[in-house]
Amino acid sequence: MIEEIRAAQADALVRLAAVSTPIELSDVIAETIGKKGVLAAFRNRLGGLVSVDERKAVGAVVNEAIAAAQAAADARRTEFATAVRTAQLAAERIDLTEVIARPTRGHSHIVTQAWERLEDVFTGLGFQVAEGPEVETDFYNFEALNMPPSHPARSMHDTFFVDYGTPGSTVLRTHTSPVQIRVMQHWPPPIYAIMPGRVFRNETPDATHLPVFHQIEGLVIDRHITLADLAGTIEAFTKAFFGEGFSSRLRPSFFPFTEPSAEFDIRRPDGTWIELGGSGMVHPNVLRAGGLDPEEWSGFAFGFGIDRMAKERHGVDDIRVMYSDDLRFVEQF
Ligand code: FA5
Repeated sequence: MIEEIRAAQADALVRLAAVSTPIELSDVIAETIGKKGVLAAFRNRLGGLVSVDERKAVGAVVNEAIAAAQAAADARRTEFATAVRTAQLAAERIDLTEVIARPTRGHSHIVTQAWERLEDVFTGLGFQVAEGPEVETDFYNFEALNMPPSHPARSMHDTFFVDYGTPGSTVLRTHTSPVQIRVMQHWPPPIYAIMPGRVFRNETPDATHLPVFHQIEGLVIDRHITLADLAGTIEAFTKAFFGEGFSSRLRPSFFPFTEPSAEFDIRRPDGTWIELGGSGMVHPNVLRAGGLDPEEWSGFAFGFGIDRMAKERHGVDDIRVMYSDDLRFVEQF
């Protein structure tokens, strides 16, 4: 019988070594060391042995055989569990080598840098900084800016409407100009303010357009302000921001909220021009909407794109790249 047990043990070990799935393993365990398995069956046969010594000796061999098979089964089970875990780790692996290999300290985004520099330059020129809400009412975004309902200039702004209140009454602001009205309503003149912020237009992104971008608004309200003050301020800003080799020009244009209106361009030292934004003398209707008497106060306003400025300043070809998560781009600035 001992021969038989040894043979059954050897067979069990061969079968356990040969299984290739956890299910096969369970089957072989049941058929060998399980209650109804081949090795367990030897225990039942011990009763048939006459001498006690023989029973002890054969019983010990059966136990050894079962223990050996059990140890082999446990080893195989651990092996399968390790394989499953290894496969899972491989599947969920995230390669962090690039990040780890880089300095851990980050820096401001190229647009944030431009925003902060603009604030520095304008506060240096005596301006205060104001901010307004990104979700605006039709009144502040359009009507108070001399664009009553159905004014044709509204169609120049591809507006995102917010589902709030009367349909069409709430918008994501399409420019920073509504903050002009809020400042006029809250700050007693004279006013020398800049208003940077995020704006939204329902436009398809391309190399120079984003649906979410940033503008900086300027507003000056005082007595006897003229177009010459506007031109002088733009020129002072240009030199302070871009450098002494740069200059500016105003070009006639149209905005409903300024009269007269002008686009302003910046001349690079190499003689080429960058279009920067819009400007003009604040329209009397806008002064009135802001609660000011146009007979007593006059002023100018300007607004330009911060992202476009960062793009021009750093010679970025496509404005969309500035919002990609490509570290090779981000780390250049
Ligand atoms: C305006 O938004 C006026 N509110 C500017 C203004 C203020 C005029 C005060 C007069 C007085 P405009 O739509 O042209 O104007 O936009 C101004 C600047 O924002 C543009 O010159 C450009 O630099 C930037 N800009 C406009 N649309 C986009 C866009 N989709 N993506 C990135 N920048 C844009």
